[in-house]
Amino acid sequence: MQDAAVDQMVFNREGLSDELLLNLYNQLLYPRLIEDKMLKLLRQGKISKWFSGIGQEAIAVGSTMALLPDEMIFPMHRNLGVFTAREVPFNRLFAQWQGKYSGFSKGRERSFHFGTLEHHIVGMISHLGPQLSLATGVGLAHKLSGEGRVSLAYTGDGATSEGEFHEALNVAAVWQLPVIFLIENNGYGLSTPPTEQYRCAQLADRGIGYGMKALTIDGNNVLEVYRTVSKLAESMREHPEPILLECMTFRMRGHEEASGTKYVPKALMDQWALRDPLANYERFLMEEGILTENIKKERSAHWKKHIESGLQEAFEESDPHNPIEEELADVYAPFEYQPSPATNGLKTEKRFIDAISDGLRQAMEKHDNLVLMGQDIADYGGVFKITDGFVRQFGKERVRNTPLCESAIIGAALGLSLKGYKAMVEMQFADFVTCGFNQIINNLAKLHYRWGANADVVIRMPCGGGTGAGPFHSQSNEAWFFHTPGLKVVYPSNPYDAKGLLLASFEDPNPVMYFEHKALYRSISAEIPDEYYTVEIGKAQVVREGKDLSVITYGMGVAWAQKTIAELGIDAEIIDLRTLLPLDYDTIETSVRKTGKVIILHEDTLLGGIGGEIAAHLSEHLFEYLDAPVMREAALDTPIPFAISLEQQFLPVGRFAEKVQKLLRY
Ligand SMILES: Cc1ncc(C[n+]2csc(CCOP(=O)(O)OP(=O)(O)O)c2C)c(N)n1
Repeated sequence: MQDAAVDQMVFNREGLSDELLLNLYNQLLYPRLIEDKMLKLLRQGKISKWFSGIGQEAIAVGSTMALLPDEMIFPMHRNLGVFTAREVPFNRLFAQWQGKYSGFSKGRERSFHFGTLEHHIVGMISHLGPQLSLATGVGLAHKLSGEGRVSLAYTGDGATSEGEFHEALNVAAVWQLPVIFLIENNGYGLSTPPTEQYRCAQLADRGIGYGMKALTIDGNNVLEVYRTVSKLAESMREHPEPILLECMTFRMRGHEEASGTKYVPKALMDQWALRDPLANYERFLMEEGILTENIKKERSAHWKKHIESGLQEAFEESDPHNPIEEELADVYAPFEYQPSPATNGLKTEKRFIDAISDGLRQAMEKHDNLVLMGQDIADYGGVFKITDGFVRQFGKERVRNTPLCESAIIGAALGLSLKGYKAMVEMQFADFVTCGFNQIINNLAKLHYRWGANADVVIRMPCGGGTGAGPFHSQSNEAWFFHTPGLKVVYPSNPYDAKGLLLASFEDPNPVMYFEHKALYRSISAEIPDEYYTVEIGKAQVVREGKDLSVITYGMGVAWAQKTIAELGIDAEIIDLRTLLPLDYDTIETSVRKTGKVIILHEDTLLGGIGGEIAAHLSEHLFEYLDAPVMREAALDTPIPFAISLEQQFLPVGRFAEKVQKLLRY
């Protein structure tokens, strides 16, 4: 797989002007000189870490130069050539690597883990694989808009073993999206050789399994890379389809500089050294009479001077001291809520599920850039029928059945957002969100804080127990997300809020986890406005005023609390949180100041739940107002069991009245 061809590299210049050939040389030289300098700085202890792409530059440079400047690229840790070929200013690049404010992430991100939409580059997160799905989403945007553009994502050979690789390629193939998936096959994934990574002869062989064109080329030959990508992109712009392009190359240095290359056979290293992309191309250009010693010297001096001045600028900058306010403010993309009250007074009795469906339909009518994605949501209407009839009204392009791959679809939703779309992903059941967890926690949630882009994505989460559906179709798993800065988490308890919060979620440019309790779908109904209206995210509601104690709850807990309080005949105040993140502490505190006693009720398990956080907040900030300990009632700390008798015991509702009475007795 990784044997280097020993014959001389052959460069085919047919149809390429001298100017272009020289430009490619210039672009190959620049990242090499930057890297030479970085290795020196590393030895001098002036930088802390470096992932080298030396010997692999022809791939990043050749492919970037082959694309149009506004085509989105998703580079990895060895693709410096993408940034240099897109003319990202070097002083800012170096400031980024050094964690300075004037980089691209205000000092919050390391190395190449940032994006710059101005340059149409979206950098990786540390996790290998997710960027492939983002490129798929951008491909979908291109196809929907008919823009005639491609997106390109790089991956290493090692990362092709990640599930995301398979999911992203499959989605792009099923939807025939114009995405180039470029495998940089450099022989090792850290210390793991190909024989321990995959079984096929070439990674391009996998293309056949996805039903996509695939080819293997010499990744060290810049003209071959340039020519191949140019040709592919040209065709894909007109006839959208994905391509798997395997570029053979070799990692000439350690995984990162400190880790060395002891495990690499010397013969392999020697063979590949003969195939250095820059030296070979230089030789070819000299033979052609296009490059001269003078031009070489001039170019080299030019870049070195440029690099030195950029370095100096970045070194002179002090370490970032962002005020805490700025750190916190940047967690979310700015958004000013504009109330949209219903005004015409027309109302219809709607069940919880119909309110969600109504809200979703009106969101689709209002935002013509909104795309819905989920398993079986198109003609079938979703397993709960929330999108029943949507295909007829909005068409299959905007109401998309997806293959079974939560991660790639959530990643694709983010890709759509990067191109100015809004996206909704329906989890068939909230439990299955675990298969898309990484995209939510590490990509969607952190994006704005990391480098300023936003994830305009709503994830609908049909959740909750009480239906005897067992451990994997019943969880109320909001606490997993509550702990993650950058997400918004809403959890309505009634039809009015269900519609209004959903519509507000689509107005908000931030990622929103929208929890909808399945047992509420058909069990409650109310007269709600027919018109479009929103309920503000981040605002709790007092659903019953009282003075004996405060019940703080949400979702199904609201109905439980109302019933229990009525049965006990006490004068309790009930707060429906409606939004869990960000939490409305003002409403909570006002109530607790008034009653002096508080119990938090939630369907989710007790340990590490939202109740614990609220209890901690109250004991720290309202201690002097409390006449009793803050109490909690929640599900047992077990997985949710299947048998109805066990499930009822698991849920908190049966224990709630007793706990309330205990609190009252204080
Ligand atoms: C999901 C995930 N698992 C493990 C790692 C740790 N890791 C970083 S790079 C790397 C090797 C990657 O190999 P490959 O994809 O071939 O890319 P290369 O470094 O060779 O360019 C590993 C294991 C990671 N970043 N992400």
